[in-house]
Amino acid sequence: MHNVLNLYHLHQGEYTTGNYGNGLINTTWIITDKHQKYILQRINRKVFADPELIDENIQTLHEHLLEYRTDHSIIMPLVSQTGKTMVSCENEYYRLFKFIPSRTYLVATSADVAFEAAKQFGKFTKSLSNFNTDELYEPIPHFHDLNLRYTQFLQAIKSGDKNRIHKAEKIIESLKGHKIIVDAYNDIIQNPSFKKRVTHHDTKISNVLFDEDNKGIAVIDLDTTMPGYFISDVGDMLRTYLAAVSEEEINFDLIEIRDEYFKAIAQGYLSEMKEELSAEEVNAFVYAGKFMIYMQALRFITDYLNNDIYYAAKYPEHNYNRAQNQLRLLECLIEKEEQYNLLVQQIASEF
Ligand code: ADP
Ligand code: GN1
Ligand code: MG
Repeated sequence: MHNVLNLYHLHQGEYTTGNYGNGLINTTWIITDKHQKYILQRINRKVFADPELIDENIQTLHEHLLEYRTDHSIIMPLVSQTGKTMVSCENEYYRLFKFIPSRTYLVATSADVAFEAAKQFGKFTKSLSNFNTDELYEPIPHFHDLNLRYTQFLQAIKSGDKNRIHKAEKIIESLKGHKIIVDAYNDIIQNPSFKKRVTHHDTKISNVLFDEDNKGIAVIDLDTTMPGYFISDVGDMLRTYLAAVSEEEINFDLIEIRDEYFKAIAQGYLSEMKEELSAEEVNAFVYAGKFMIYMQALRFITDYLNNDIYYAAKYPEHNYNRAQNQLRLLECLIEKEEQYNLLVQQIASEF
């Protein structure tokens, strides 16, 4: 770490370091020297085969926003003394950001915060609406391809850990029972009314910086920003803001969907994106939640069956529990589907 910080003129003995953030993929530290704070990140090489693609994407988007002088900007990594916004050291990749004084949340603690976050993610995509998505790389190919995730799930049922497959029999059957969500995804990707846009792909609340009045400052964590469908971003917001507890909760009875948060997400996102979305896309707003929650359940159970090779697991049943949690959330959302479909139409008609 010291060798890396040296590349930014930060010298050992003149700063302190601490672990930071709650991400499951990259490693984040806070660095404090006598002048200011920084965020240092190491990119997970198992997940991002070519970290340079992340950096190139961010540069391309940044230049586009500058050229079109939108009121939107991206929080860019700092430039090292070698002129780079991503540096490599002993085969690992790092970048450094100026720490923006801000608030962040691990869970959505009020409907207002959910509204602001949804608005920020909507604004991000909208401000890049005239950007040609062919210019972006896919740092993780087929990241939110539900067909691929379902195939990986089926593969894990065949070749995964035998004991774990046995333990997970019930949840495996339940997840297979929701395959209709994959079929709907296949209709969407064939449907020209669904457009590929610049999509963040990780819209959890901890990826938004807020000011002291809880107004959104910016979205961060752009590693997975790539061409995608709006269902990825709206879906991950529904997945992570609707319940008062996170995917880590093991008391599944605590998983309940909060109507006012659903409303806030729809109002926040559509306040920016209503004009961008086709009527069919608006109709798929609730489906977006089912799509992402289902995909996350598949990803957690697949990883459990494969002996936790992707998601950091603190104990053997960790990914199994996360998958159960997501299945329960999916069932809660399905119960409210009709009611929420009507609500979305009503909210959309107000813009
Ligand atoms: P990951 O989720 O992959 O660990 P993030 O980029 O989301 O990484 O950063 C983790 C946390 O660090 C964020 O939730 C936020 O609290 C904080 N953070 C990241 N970048 C900044 C920044 N530039 N200024 C202030 N806080 C930041
Ligand atoms: C990972 O890094 P983090 O925790 O923000 C994952 C997301 C999952 C999420 C589940 C690159 O995101 O897709 O939704 O865990 N990111 C990657 O918590 O796989
Ligand atoms: Mg993050």
